[in-house]
Amino acid sequence: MATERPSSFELAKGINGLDKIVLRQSRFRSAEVYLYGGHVTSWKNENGEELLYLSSKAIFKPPKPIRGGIPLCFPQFSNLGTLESHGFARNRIWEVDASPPPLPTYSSPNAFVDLILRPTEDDLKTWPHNFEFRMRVDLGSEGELTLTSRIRNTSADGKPFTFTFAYHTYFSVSDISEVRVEGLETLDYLDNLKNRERFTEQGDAITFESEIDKIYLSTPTKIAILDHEKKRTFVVRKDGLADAVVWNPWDKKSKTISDLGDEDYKHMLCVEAAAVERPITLKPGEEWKGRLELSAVPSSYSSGQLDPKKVLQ
Ligand code: TA6
Repeated sequence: MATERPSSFELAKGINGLDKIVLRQSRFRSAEVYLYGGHVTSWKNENGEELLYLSSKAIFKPPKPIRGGIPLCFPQFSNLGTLESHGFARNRIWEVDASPPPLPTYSSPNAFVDLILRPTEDDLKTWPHNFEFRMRVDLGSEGELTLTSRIRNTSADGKPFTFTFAYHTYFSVSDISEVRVEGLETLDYLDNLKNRERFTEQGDAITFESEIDKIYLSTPTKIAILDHEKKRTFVVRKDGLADAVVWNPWDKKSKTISDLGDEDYKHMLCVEAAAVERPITLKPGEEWKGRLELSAVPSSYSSGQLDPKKVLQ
């Protein structure tokens, strides 16, 4: 197990003067996290290429959540409860956590930051549960990006609480119609476009030719997103997050989303490590951990032939 070392990050001013954290591993490998939302907005590879989609129309102004990057959905995914859609964590101001409980680091030398969110008085009126939500964002020496969330019930009232969760990751893709997702075939899913009715996915990799909004249930811990045109594969590894949501609004829905460009759907794909079907319940003093690791590797295929075994190794 890696030992705990001091973190290294820069605090800077982002769009509209909002505070952001910059993590660097080399001249070009970097990641950025806004304290607003605890929101990762950028992840760049060794060539300085952006790997996350961020809308050119994103509004960096509270209370509107940032469109793109990695919004955090907590304590509610989507409209599965009484709170605003996707909960409030994504539009609160987080703090840098100067003394987090130890957590092994995944990178060496270290480029990571620990953030923390606690409920405001107003939050407690709509969601009457005291919690500490700690998140470490770690940029590894090979460019991998790891987000580790630890959520603790700190209520003094002896009551448990229940939540749903997602890392709502927007990947940047060259052309959505050339993208395939491996690792979700033959699984059951709830279709958000059909009143969350349950279906079973066919045996083939998922490809995209129209709007999709599905919650795949109890998925493997690895999912691969193959971008044919870029010859790049994103590998998503997740722990503590049973489900995976796949979303692309396509043309019509995009036009109804004011902070998304009309044609942007062609260059984005959300694959979201999530806990939706079985909400998480924490008794006072209990903690839950959910980890997401993203890496971007050259696709191990040529002339359109995929080798999913290699990709998922
Ligand atoms: O994760 C998929 C989803 O819940 C979709 O139903 C879609 O609405 C999307 O998230 C975006 O939600 P937002 O509240 O960020 O506009």
